[in-house]
Amino acid sequence: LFRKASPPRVRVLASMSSNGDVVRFNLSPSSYLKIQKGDLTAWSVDGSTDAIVNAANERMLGGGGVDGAIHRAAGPELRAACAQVQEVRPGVRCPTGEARITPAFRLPVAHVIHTVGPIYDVDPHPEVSLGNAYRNSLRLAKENNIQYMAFPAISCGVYGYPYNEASRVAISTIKEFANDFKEVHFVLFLDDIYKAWVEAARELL
Ligand code: AR6
Repeated sequence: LFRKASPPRVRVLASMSSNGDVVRFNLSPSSYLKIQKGDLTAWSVDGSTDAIVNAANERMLGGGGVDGAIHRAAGPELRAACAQVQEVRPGVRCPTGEARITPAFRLPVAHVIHTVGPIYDVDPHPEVSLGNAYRNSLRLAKENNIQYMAFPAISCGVYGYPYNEASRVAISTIKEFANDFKEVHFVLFLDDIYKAWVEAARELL
């Protein structure tokens, strides 16, 4: 008799976007963290002050996973722009934990920020490197006056980072930039990863 009625179906539908359910958290009184399931290559807010972050490798010329999807959607101009990025040593344009920026070409956003997360089983301090990948992406975005940015689950695919641990590093690093952006999004491909991110945000924000 006293059990709460479940919310009417129409409210659930009203909270859906083409990218799936969005869960919103306040980072500060005027900025949000939004977590959603979906395809990062389809994400944009306004096409002029927005950026997506690519989970690249040190060579920074494309690859599989989200990197492959971003390069396919951006077109061959993106690879050409990446090739222009200065190598810091032979074959390395972006060392692990650092970030670089390029235009986004055929993507609906203005910029792509390329970062390189740690290979979990190889990096002696994967949590430090993963924190740096998020932090340096956010710093570079700030320097370029980006107001809206979206991340994938860096290192949680081919690079083998356990997503429950990665979610905590991701959320706590974004918290350091609470006042610097209008919105920071996570656009996550897999259901289990999406759930882990929402759980970490509920705990840490
Ligand atoms: N939108 C959002 N997330 C995606 C998409 C997409 N379109 N496609 C895949 N993911 P990974 P890493 C998720 O392997 O672990 C590449 O070859 C995917 O489900 O893309 O940092 C690079 O060139 C996973 O949860 O990146 C590097 O060599 C997450 O994105 C290496 O992989 C990250 O998985 C980097 O490995």
